[in-house]
Amino acid sequence: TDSNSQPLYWKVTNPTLSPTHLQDLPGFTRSVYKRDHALIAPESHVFSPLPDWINTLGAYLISPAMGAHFTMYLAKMQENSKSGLPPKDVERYVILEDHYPEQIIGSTDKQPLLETPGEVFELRKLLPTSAPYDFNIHIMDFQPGEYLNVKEVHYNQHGLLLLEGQGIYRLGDSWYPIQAGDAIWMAPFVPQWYAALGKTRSRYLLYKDVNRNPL
Ligand code: UGY
Ligand code: MN
Repeated sequence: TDSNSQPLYWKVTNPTLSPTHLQDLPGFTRSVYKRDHALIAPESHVFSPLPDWINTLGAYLISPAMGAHFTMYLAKMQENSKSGLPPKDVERYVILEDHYPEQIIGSTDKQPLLETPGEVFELRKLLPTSAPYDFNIHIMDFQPGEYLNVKEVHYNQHGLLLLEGQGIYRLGDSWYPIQAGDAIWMAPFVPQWYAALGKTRSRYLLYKDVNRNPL
């Protein structure tokens, strides 16, 4: 909890569905689903019991059915909830011989700030960068007015959850206003760029596949 005793990332768990004057406007959503990217806004979430989990409702935001090679989902857990094990051979999808990923438990605050040559955002990584790990989760912080210098186009895929703040995300030829609670899927090579706006820090969580030859 922060100094106002709001839960961490409370806008993700209590998202503003839409501006007040648009609240309940029938049929309106900022969500889009395209060949190489998707924006899933909170008003589009559909929760149902997560298979193999106990007392947990989940909303899959990204899955292979849309072209991704990973899933990203929200899991609403309570005190008596229990997570399920990942399906066999899933999650650590490209295992290297003689390299074994370990279970990692930690928190964002304990991760060191990393160098971001040519960029201004603050970067922390939640997993080790060593070979056993075929993906990482980045936590990226932008102050209002800061933006990505590189107009990125790359082989990696991304799943993104905006934890705090608001701004404009460019995906392909579209520019989307986004706010905390929004999720984004980026296919390989989709042009991507972010500018943080508003009056507070933007923080996002970013899945990225790494450490494997894409060939
Ligand atoms: O590491 C990344 O690919 C990251 N900078 N991409 C992004 O924020 N869209
Ligand atoms: Mn990227």
